[in-house]
Amino acid sequence: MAEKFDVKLEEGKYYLPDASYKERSWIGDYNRAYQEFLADPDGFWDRIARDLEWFQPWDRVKEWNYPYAKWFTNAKLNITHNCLDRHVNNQRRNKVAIMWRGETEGEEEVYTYRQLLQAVSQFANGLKSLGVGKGDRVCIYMPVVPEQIIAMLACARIGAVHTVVFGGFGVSALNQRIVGTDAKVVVTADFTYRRGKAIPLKNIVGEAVVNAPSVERIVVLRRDQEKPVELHPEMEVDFYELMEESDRECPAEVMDAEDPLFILYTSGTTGFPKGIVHTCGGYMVGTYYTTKYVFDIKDNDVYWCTADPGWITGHSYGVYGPLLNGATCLITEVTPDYPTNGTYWDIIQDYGVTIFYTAPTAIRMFMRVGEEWPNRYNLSSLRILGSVGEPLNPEAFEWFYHVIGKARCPVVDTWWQTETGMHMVTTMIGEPMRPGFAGKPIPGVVADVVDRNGNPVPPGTGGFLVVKEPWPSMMRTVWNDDERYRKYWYTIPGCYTTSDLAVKGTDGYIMILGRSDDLIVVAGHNIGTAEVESALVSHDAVAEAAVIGKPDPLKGNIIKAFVILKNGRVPGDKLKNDLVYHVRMTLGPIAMPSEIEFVDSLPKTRSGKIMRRVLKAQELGMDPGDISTLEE
Ligand code: 6R9
Repeated sequence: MAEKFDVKLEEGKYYLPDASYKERSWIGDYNRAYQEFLADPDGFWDRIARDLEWFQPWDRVKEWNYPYAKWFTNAKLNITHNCLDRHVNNQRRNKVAIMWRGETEGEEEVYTYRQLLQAVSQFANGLKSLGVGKGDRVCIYMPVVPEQIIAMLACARIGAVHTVVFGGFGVSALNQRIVGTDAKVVVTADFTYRRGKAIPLKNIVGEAVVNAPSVERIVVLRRDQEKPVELHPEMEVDFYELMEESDRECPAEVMDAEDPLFILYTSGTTGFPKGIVHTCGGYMVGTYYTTKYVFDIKDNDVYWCTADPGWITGHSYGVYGPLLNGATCLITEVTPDYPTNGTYWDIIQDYGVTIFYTAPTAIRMFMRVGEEWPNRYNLSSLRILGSVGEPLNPEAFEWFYHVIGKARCPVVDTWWQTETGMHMVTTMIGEPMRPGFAGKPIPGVVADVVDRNGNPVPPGTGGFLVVKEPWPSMMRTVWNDDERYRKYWYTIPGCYTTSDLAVKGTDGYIMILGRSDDLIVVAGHNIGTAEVESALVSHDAVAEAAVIGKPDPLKGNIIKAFVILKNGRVPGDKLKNDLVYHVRMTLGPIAMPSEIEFVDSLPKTRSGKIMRRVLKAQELGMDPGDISTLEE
């Protein structure tokens, strides 16, 4: 593919954050940092890795044996030593590590680093007493509560491999993941609370383990103390009873840098979910580095990543990255629209959140309900805003930047994947921000936009986003399916294929156009779904949009758009015509939708990504394929 996109690349505007951001940032000058990395890539990562504590240093920073990489060879470490002991031993002992806020006001819990280390050690000993050891898999199917993080870290403490399954998944998705990893133990809770309703997680586990012979024990966190759920005497054990019977000290298992840390199934907007495998050493260095430099995290920050630890964002930037940096992290079970549309803003005001990391799907939801909600709260504690998961279209960027950040806070639109483990492309703090563009590869990452043969395409030309050099937190394999791993590196010669389409400006800024499987070919032109959706959302009546290609005998495909209107806007033919005209003016005639349908909701993955493949299957009366990740 080497097709001219009708993106009006050079008309973009930039926002420059106040100079004090750059002056005080860890990164300093982006260009200089990037050049330093290029001059000596291994030296760059070596320096970062030395910030952390290792039981034994590495022989070599990396060993690259295409397409397999080893990082920090023969080094020994434990990630929880760096998340916990390192802080407890070095002046952060009584610093708050985790603040948890439940659904009802006043319902909260706080753990200092000392308390967290103790809880993790106790639970780790508990897992050991159930026969869990190094290399065993443990499935964690829990709500967002501190015990979820305690369970993850306890696994890492003893070298067990965790597979966290998002609490919103149902029986068959959970069963697939338990069976797929041969999990020995499942850690769950009686209930998760969502919008005032109690969802019985334990019952779902009960059904999911019926055909899962590997499972020996189930650990249950019983949140409802008044009517505690009954436990099966042989199979099930209470979370706190298990802890209380165990010792408060648990030495961290000595792990090799290349030992697996966790398996996480991808959100899967396309095809069947894959079990992505991450390892101890490289993942630790990658998430430590990016949390520090991309969010520019400092000791007095109050950091809030809204992602559930059931997703990679929750793993890397809800748990490991911030704890490696000794940060104070907020976690919460609340949904942004319950009990009111002001819940998130209330939390930011209440806890004095300084770094707020969320997803475009949430931002567009906030835009839809209107700025009167955030405007009721004092958001002046905010310092840095972040976005992840889907393209942050210019409209949403502007809203986030102005309405939430008051034109004061840098917005970091971070592009990365479950497979990459860490941020890869973004605009580093202090650099000019360009709405609609994620930014540039961060120091440490060599990424580009190329054609099918791996040759860079000129600015303004669409192509495939690829990574050209290994990086520490890259996935090492796909669990039980190395063939699928190899495909990532063999699709485009010499490159890691991301399956995302992108276009670069003459300034080197990268705009993500959407997944390549979401590409629509209209009359021989390649059109990225994200571009058309972004154009639609820039119309003031539109809250959210998804577009698909519909086979057409004449043009190959035509574009059909599904549109959610903002509150109070009335659907009708007049508006349809306006929207078509609007896209025409924004992107040109080739990208004009031929059909528009007004809808109330869009099919999304549970992590908030639009599943265009489901829309398309519905439209064409086809089988949508695997829909285990589809939201109800
Ligand atoms: C972290 C995460 C990965 C896919 C990725 C891309 C999309 C993520 C994005 C973005 C545009 C961004 N994506 N961040 N697209 N701009 N800032 O979401 O991981 O669930 O594996 O999804 O998400 O399409 O390829 P994962």
